[in-house]
Amino acid sequence: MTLEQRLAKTVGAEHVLTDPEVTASYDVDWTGRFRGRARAVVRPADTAEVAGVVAACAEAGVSVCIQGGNTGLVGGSVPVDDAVLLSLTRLTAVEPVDVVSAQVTVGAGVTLATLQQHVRPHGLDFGVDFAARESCTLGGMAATNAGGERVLRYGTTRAQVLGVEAVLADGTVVSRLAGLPKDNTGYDMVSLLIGSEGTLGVITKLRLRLVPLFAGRSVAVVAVDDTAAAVSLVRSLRDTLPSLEAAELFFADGLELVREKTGLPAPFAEAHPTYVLVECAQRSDPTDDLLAALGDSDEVRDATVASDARGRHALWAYRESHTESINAAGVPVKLDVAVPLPALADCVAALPKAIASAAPAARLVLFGHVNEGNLHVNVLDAVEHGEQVSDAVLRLVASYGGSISAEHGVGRAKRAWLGLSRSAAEIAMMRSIKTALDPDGRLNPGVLFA
Ligand code: FAD
Ligand code: 2HG
Ligand code: ZN
Repeated sequence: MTLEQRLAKTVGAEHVLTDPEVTASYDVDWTGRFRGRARAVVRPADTAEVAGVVAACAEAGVSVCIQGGNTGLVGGSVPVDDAVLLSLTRLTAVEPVDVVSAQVTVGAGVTLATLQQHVRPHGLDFGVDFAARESCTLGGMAATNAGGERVLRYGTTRAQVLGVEAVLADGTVVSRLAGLPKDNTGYDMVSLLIGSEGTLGVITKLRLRLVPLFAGRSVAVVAVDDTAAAVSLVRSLRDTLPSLEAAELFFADGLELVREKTGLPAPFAEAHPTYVLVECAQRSDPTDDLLAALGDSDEVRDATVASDARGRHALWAYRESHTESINAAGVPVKLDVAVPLPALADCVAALPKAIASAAPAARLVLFGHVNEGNLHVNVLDAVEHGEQVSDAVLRLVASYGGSISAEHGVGRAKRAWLGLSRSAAEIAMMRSIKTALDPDGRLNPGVLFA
């Protein structure tokens, strides 16, 4: 039996795709920067089928590349040539919400938006949220330890995942889904798989912690003078508003691009250099508290506030439309970095010169998540200088003691610079773990390590 015949026997012939016209969208990433050609796209429906596919590939000596919603931004979700691409979008089972524990178990292919729709009628919510919610999957979010817009309050995806079921490189299934908040019985297999970017195992199910769904919400877009003022504002809001959930940063040129691509109206009569979007959430309406805190701040030059759903979404659109607007303007060199918060303003000030030294005609669009010192550095008109731009930016970030990848992961895009954020001893330890769990290097080859 050929490998393709065995795969068809495992998942059904209609879920083994080989026609290039049908597989084309699986072969390229969201940004259009990374591309590969899988020998077949295989779409299993549950853990047993995933295990069957992985075991068949292991026996045939064929690599397996893993894909969820394919919204990842570091090239980790596209196949290497001749690998089998394991697409997990059919793992969509959702179990009933456990309201007593405030937990739920879902398949790895469930999208973030579907999870939100499933849990919100129970007065519960998921602690991570971001613009790719309609497409990104819980498996992909766990594999990349996605961050997003609520890390300030709830932490990253790691803090929301209490258990996983996963398939290892030889097809073995490991399952830890009890959701016990206390369970100190040896190595933390759940945490090991989170952020491993598909290099150690295929996550097939997740046990998730849920947070209260707050009906009272208020969003403000605040104009300030510069990044130092943004950091100072967020620090004072964090100290005075227990309901603070998000604090996002963008700049005049990013807003201009967003308005050009989306047709959104200007938020203020005058343009300002720097904008902070903040959101507060609690059981009652937090608007008065937010307005009072903004009134107490010396940093606020102007502000617009909304508490109704439509107004809040309209304000969030200024921030959340950045990624799509940048893509509409061209293929960017995309970097996702973090520096210690006290160094954020200096880093923002130093970035244009560092980028100009590598690509003089480049156009920088910067935005991010203030409280984590997390900057999304998007550089347009510079793809032909991608290596040099990345090198200049990532070295600058490392000089502040920062991270070369704050929330998107290393993937294939950042692996050459891993040594700027991790010591040789740490990389050796990571390689030992990889070798122990995947001795033949079959899962996601080229992701994380060259
Ligand atoms: P994919 O892109 O399919 O895969 C990502 C990586 O995880 C790959 O290495 C893949 O091999 C691996 N993988 C996927 N599923 C599994 C699995 N079940 N088991 C093992 N490995 C797996 N990210 C943030 O952190 N914060 C943001 O605010 C944010 N905003 C975004 C906004 C937009 C508009 C877009 C397009 C992306 C954004 N992202 C953000 C990046 C991306 O959405 C996240 O990284 C997301 O978690 C990826 O999920 P996915 O299902 O699309 O994974
Ligand atoms: C966000 O915060 C995402 O919107 C995407 O992490 C960042 O497009 C980017 O660079
Ligand atoms: Zn982000």
